Amino acid sequence: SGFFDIYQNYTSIQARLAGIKSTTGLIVQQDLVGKSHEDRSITVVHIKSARTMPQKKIWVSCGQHAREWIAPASCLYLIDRLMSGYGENNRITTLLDNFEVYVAPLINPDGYEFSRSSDRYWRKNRRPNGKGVYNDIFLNQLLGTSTSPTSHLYRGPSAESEPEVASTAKFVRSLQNVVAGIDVHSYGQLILRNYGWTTQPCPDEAAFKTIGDRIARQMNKINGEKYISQRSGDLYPASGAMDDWIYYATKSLGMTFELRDRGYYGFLLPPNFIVPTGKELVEGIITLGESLNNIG
Ligand code: 0X9
Ligand code: ZN
Repeated sequence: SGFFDIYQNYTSIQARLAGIKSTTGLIVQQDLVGKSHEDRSITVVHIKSARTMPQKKIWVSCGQHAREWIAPASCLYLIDRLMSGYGENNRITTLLDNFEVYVAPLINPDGYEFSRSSDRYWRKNRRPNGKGVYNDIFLNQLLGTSTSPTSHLYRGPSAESEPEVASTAKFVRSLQNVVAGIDVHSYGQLILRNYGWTTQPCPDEAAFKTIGDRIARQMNKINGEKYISQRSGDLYPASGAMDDWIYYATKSLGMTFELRDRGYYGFLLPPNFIVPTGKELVEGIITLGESLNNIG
């Protein structure tokens, strides 16, 4: 069976990433973001044109929540399509002539493997604290999180307390000229924009709404699946997520994409959805680039 016919394990994903080579016109490099608590690699793929010096950067991370298997699968599809599309597809060529794209397909590898082997609905990383296991955390959390270590929504002891989060945050902070950061999750078919920690709009609401609405509309066109564009905080206010951290750390647009589906299979989305969902993500990232170009 093909790579995108099943949900691959960590080892297969790493082997796939290790096999990626630059192609004509495209410089594709892998970087180690850091190591997980259980010493797995967190890898990022950096894709940029060899013809132009784009410099403006789009960050895409996936798989923060262990049980959301469609996120890493779709991000691997995104890497594949950006590479095959450069020089062949006008919109992908334009995207990569204008932006360097960083894709980190699996930022919580320990949790992902635990979800595969032991507890399908596991959400957090795997660093024990004696009573339970810590959650992801990008900012000091106030709303929509839990102080109970056994909760799926456990906020951890402090911002960037977890090795997976600390190394991801450090890596993104080291990048110059980040113009947007997309954190890919499931499920719900939602295009969420800042803020997420409050129901209040952020100062860039007008521009961000235009971008989010356009992304949702374009993603809908791929397979006829409805995507809804809204503020993160209007779904439910929750702090400590990547989207708001991107907004504050890089002073740019932070989004959470909730991929398929809308609840029928939920986290248990069958693998035949990988390719159609991957195509929707590709469209979302292309449209993000087109929207960012329009607003300059
Ligand atoms: O609750 C979350 O962390 C995300 N939903 S999920 O079902 N994938 O867990 C949504 C995060 C949206 N962003 C913020 N609330 N800041
Ligand atoms: Zn999630």
